[in-house]
Amino acid sequence: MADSPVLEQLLRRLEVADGGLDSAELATQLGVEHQAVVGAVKSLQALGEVIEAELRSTKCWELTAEGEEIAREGSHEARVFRSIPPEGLVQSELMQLPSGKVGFSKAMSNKWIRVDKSAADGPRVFQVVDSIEDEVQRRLQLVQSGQAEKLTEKERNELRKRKLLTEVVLKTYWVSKGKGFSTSVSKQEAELSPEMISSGSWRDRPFKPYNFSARGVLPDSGHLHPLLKVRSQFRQIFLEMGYKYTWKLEEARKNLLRTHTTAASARALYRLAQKKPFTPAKYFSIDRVFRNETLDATHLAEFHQIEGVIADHGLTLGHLMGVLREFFTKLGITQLRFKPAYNPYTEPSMEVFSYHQGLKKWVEVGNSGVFRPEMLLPMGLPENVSVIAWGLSLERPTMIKYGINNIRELVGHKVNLQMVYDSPVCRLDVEPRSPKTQEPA
Ligand code: FB9
Repeated sequence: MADSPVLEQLLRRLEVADGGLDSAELATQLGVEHQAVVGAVKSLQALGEVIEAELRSTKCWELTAEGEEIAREGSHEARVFRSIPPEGLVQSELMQLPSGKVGFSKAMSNKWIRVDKSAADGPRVFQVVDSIEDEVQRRLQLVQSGQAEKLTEKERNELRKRKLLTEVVLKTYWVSKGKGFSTSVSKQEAELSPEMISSGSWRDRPFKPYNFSARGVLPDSGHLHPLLKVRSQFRQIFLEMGYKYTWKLEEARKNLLRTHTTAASARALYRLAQKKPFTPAKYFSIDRVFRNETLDATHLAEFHQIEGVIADHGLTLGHLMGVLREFFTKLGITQLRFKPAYNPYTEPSMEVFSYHQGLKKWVEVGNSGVFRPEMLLPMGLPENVSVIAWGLSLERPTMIKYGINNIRELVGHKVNLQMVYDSPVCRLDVEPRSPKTQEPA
């Protein structure tokens, strides 16, 4: 591995080291960043048992940015002392100097300077001694050269109080020789190239051992949004129950701001009425609707309405209840209750409720009803044909199945795509994932 002088140096010094060496001390000796030595340690560790490296936490002292500047340029008080000419300097001018404010008081307390207030043009500052020892700079330079231990605790604390020094915990490595120590190591090849094979150079190259426990790279792929997964499940339920729908791309592309998909049911029923003789039919649709609803954590102005419709001779509310029980059982919902309700296009109508084990209460899971004759007769359906229908949303079951409490985490610009990538396959007939917190009412 000739291309790493730090690594070579580390091996050479380790060869003659008594027991081992510290990575931070080696960095100081080589005049390189500690990280460069850590990188060499990691490379050697990857080669097998060339070295042993024990991670250690050692406290050490480091100069702050101001400390670095003073180690380079001298302390503020020394700079103030050196800025005063033999004829003295007006104090107001001295305080304007970069180190003036900080250096003046320190130089006074060191008795390096004095102030003559009798001067005609205002207080004047004079040097009191011919020369000074800039102890602060000297101590900082000692720390800088890795000799912090030469300072007393008191001296270090003084520098720390002046924010020139800070104590850091440095994670260093204690490096010692491994069982396979050698000063001449070469980088293990990770890939066998065509050039190696044709030239035969592979024969004298060390190869990194296979890591059979390494996980393969996850192939990137597309991901279905949870809504689409649940929609497929509902579609499957309807299809296996014998329902159908005709789907046309040009229809799906129409940006239709409608409030109910029942309009689509009406159109399907009209087409059915045109076929003579009448044959019973079962339709379903899953489509976007837009309603001027109160927005909250579980409701947006647009959602997907799921609707099932059955047209046959003599259908009654009892048939509707039976169909609803069969349908919701496939969602894993078995405890149903029906509550009289009002819809403009169905009479009688019922709201559908299910007992929520988690919330220990009955929650609404849909709405239903028998289409009014005023809806059916204008279509030309025979008089003894009746139509039952029901509806629910796609978003609510999806949120429950995927444990999502706020609908804005499911749809909209705030959706975290990772949620889409991570969302598991949907099984409507098994228990939903527990929501992160209690599901809002
Ligand atoms: O979906 C709803 N709740 C629901 C459905 C399934 C579900 O499955 C669980 C995982 C197992 C859980 C919950 N609801 C209907 C009830 C509430 O969410 C309600 O607050 C919101 N409703 C929407 C309309 O809100 C103004 C859901 C939406 C809805 C309501 C009625 C219809 C369609 C969608 C209808 C109808 C209809 C009636 C008669 C004839 C034809 C269609």
